[in-house]
Amino acid sequence: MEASDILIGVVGKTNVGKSTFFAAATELSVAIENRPFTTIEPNVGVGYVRKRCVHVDLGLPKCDARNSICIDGDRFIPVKLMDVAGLVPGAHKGRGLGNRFLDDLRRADVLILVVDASGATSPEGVPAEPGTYDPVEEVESMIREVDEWMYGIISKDWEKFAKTVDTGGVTDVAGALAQRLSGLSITKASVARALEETGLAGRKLSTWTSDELREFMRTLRRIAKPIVVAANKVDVPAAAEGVRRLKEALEPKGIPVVPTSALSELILRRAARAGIVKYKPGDPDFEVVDESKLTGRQREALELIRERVLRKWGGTGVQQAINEAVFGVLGMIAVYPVEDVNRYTDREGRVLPDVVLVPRGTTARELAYRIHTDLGKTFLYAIDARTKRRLGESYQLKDGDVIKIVAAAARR
Ligand SMILES: Nc1nc2c(ncn2[C@@H]2O[C@H](COP(=O)(O)OP(=O)(O)OP(=O)(O)O)[C@@H](O)[C@H]2O)c(=O)[nH]1
Ligand SMILES: [Mg+2]
Repeated sequence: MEASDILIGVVGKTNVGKSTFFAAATELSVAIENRPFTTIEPNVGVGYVRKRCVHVDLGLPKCDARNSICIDGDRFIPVKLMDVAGLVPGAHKGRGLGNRFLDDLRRADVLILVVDASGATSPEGVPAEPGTYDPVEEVESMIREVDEWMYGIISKDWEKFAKTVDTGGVTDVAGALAQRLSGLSITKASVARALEETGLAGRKLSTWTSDELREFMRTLRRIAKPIVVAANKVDVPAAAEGVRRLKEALEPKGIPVVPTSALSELILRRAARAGIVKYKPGDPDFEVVDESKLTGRQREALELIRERVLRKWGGTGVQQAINEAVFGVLGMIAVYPVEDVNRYTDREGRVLPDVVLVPRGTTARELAYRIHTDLGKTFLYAIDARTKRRLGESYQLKDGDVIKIVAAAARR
């Protein structure tokens, strides 16, 4: 099994730390050479969400993780990450190759918007004194670029499309709109929700004003490509004020703000990989394991990270931002399919080999389809491995469920 289908787009102004975030998030300090978790495309890599492994809850000494990695009871589950080139104001009009970069976002399910919370980067990416630029304005300007880009996609030949739908006897308007936006990774359910929220459901498309169309797309973007803000460079003291302002302005709007120091995370992960420190992504601290491998400057750098980032912010925030995107904003849960409900193993006797990320509300039968189309088609019932109870097809899975799917023998 591969990295889940979830794709996180790492976006933001130029020079704010997107590539550093991406490099940190896609580097894991355990041997994974023989796993298919390498770079998928030049700018797409595999990152991980972190979650307590269910083997711990079940009182098992260990698991045999196969589609993910279990480190001391923490399960690292792969998700895809895309490093998008920096956006400048006016990108949606093609400035700075903007449209090409924005088009990379078509397939993204959620965006991590990296901003320089220390306010030391100009809108064009030029470094300045900390506190010079307002990170809240930066977020607003980036969201505007993404929204305008999406508006540009839907508004192209809109009148013609609206007329076809209005006069063509189309009853499934949400479906027609979703189709028009196909390739943007937007579901019909999201379109229907945006129609409801904007009060445009039932209105003939040709009566929409351009402001209404804009508002519709803004709403749809919020639903279908939600944003987590990574308030980066918090190792710089001036960033504290930026983080405060960002939280104050964005959290009431439902946009989570996670303070991050991507550079610190990258340094820690590399030090862990080199065997210098013991550190798991997302940990609130690290431990030096081999003093002799450290130069004075390295020790100093690590102590600064401990002092200015870990003690102050509780972690580097990189892992927290990814978790927030997947578990918070996208509402994913983790379920463990097994064959043997007594030993929690697959057919080969591996303990809890796989974990699958699915949206909250996913049913047992939908999980079966996720694993294999045939399994979905021939689904009979599921079994909760903890209670050994039978579950019907419409049972809604819970986070941490360990599930066996029972299907009719496939006809040959
Ligand atoms: N102090 C500090 N510097 C950082 C942090 N993250 C990144 N940087 C620095 O910011 C600069 C830009 O980092 P990149 O990761 O290349 O930024 P980017 O957003 O990918 O830039 P473009 O690809 O040009 O748009 C580099 O000098 C990084 O070392 C951080 O958490 N703290
Ligand atoms: Mg970059």
